[in-house]
Amino acid sequence: MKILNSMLALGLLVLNGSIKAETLEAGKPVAMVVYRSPSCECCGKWLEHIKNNNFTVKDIVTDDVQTVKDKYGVSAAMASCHTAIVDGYVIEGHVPANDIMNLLKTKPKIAGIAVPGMPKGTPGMEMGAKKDAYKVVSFDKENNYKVFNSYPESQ
Ligand SMILES: [Cu+2]
Repeated sequence: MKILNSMLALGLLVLNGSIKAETLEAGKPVAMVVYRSPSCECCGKWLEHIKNNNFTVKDIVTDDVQTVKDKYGVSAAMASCHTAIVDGYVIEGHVPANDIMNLLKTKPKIAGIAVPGMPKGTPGMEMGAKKDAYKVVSFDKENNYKVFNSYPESQ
């Protein structure tokens, strides 16, 4: 049992930050798993944005996204439509691809980043030129929140 436990611990240690900097610099595609509901249109549009920015997506369609959010520690304050996992990090909602790349490059000790709700003008939520001001928020397992990036409003 002891051996199994330490193997599990090792496995968890390499989960976060297992993508090497060289992989990112070489522009190789980054693997991501996305959980979304079949009826979610904006989720599909965000997927297109992600795929166009050098991510390969394992697309998991489920009627029960709440169970996924509970499993990965996405609180109600962070929640949006889809939940994605990349390199051990949780990506919640319409997070722009460049913020995810910055996350993978800087590898902070957090659980993930989120764009809570569904602000207009985020990738996949385009509605003409109008964009809401919105923030990308980082969160940890104790639900401490920090601003990871912010975007201004535009008309
Ligand atoms: Cu959405």
